[in-house]
Amino acid sequence: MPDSHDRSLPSPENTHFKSVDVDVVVVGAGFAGLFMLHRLRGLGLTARAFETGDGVGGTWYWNRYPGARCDVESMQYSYQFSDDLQQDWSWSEKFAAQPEILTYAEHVADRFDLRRDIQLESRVAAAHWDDATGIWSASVEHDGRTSTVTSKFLILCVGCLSAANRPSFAGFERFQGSHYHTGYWPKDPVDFTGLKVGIIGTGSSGIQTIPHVAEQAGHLTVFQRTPNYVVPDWNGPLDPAYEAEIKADYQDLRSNAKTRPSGIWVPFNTDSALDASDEERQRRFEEFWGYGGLGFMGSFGDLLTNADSNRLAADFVRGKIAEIVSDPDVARKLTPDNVLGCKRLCVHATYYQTFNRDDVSLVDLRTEGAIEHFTETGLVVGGVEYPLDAVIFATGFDAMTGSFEKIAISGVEGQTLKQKWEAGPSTYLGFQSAGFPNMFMVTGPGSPSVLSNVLLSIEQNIEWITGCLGTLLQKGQSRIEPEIDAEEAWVEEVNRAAGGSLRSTCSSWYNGANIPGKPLVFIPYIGGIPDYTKACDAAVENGYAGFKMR
Ligand code: N01
Repeated sequence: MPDSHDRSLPSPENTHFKSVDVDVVVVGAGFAGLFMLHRLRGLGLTARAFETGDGVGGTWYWNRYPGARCDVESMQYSYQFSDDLQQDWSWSEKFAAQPEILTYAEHVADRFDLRRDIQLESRVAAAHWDDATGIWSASVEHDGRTSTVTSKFLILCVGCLSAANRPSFAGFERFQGSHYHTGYWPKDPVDFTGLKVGIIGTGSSGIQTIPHVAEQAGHLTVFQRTPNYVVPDWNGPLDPAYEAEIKADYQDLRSNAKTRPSGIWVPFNTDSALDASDEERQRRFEEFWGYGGLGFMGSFGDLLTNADSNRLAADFVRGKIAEIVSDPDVARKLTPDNVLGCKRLCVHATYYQTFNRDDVSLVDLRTEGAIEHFTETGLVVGGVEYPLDAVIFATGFDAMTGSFEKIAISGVEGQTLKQKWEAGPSTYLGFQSAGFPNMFMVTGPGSPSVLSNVLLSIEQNIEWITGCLGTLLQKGQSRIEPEIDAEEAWVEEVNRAAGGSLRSTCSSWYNGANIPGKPLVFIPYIGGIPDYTKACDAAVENGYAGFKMR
């Protein structure tokens, strides 16, 4: 991505930034926080990033559960702002595992000398906007003390999936075994050898964890509430010829990816599954099953917009489950009955095979009853106690809003973000929310974020924010927030787009249904990368239309 913003800006020291500790407080040092710091330096602004963890990497720092792996190809799930970086870095596998992605984040922090502006083990607990002075005050918890850091801008790089959801189960405090959450996995490897392990949850994290823990545990019991569709990734070492071909013209791949709604360049057909003959449809599904990964959804163009087409693709995957799983009763329990890809499609090559092992059993919480309570030595479902030495919560996240709302953020007239978003998040283009001047969100609610190659979205968001701050400085202005009308119109657009997709038709973390009491609204923008980028660019071309700058 070119360095499009103007770097010949007035020095902030000479303008209006003297009264603050730093020009910008950045919250989080994951992929977004790292790149944001880099761009802020380019603008000549002082910035400090605060990170709860004791290392950089964000999502890839916390989600170190066994089997954690990205299901977007490594050659695409990587930064594109520096051609030297993308040429120098070599991925070992087609889909990188968590340790390698974390190493990559650490490399970026070192390569661009970012660590000197990052304070680790420091949690931003609250942030308060003072409308009279136009200053943000962040309360930072570090080493048992809380200090205040003032800034002109607050940029939240907190990630979309970083507020873990651990449902409360009756009697859990009595449980004597060990317990883990996939989203907060310990740094030291956990040894499950010979243990009776239970895992609750069969979303992407559970599905990746289950085959690995099954290899080690004495017995693994999977507590499944909703079965998910899992397609194989056919992962393997990265083909050096493929790598060389991409690196010969990386820009081509990057540009092509931006033409896709998902921001991921994979084979994609535009015709309807209903227009193909039975033979052609079967051939196409097999071909895309063989291609592997999320690209399966590209076998036909209408799988997420036409319920009949979706059913045909879902039937194909259901058939695969029946072929792979030897016990028909287990296969039946593992077979989803909802829309394919409505909950996020999961990716793993040997997930279903795992259930052919004698030392793995499946408890179907829909037919056998919900988890009633824990005991000292296990948990009870439908009156049956399952003895456990360890339990793994793969129960997901308070997605997209939880990571923002866990910081006590208050804006104009003391209104908190949590209060403003009580009926659902409200942003303009995902960047800002009216009443919270000078606060920016990276991959916020109302942006494509989780529905896209999130690294591409992070870069697009940060380039936009950088351009916006640069313009503000050039104009000698110090305050920006959205017009309420523009924000409301964008929320309407987010809802309109969601209404056109089958993805809004089931319970999922996309619409808050996984968290009791959370408002049921489709949170990310599903209109796709091209339309979203067009809307962001149009705002700029029209003089930051929809934003109040002064
Ligand atoms: O979380 P989830 P996740 N009793 O919310 C179950 C990304 N990611 O951490 O479906 C019993 O998807 C819940 O059941 P149900 C990716 O975007 C990417 O797995 O609500 N069960 C569900 O099965 C992904 O979508 C990668 O009925 C309970 C599970 O817990 C997102 O992160 C890898 C329960 C939660 O699944 C989140 O995935 C990993 C209860 N009370 C994650 N509460 C890759 O790139 C919840 N559940 C590959």
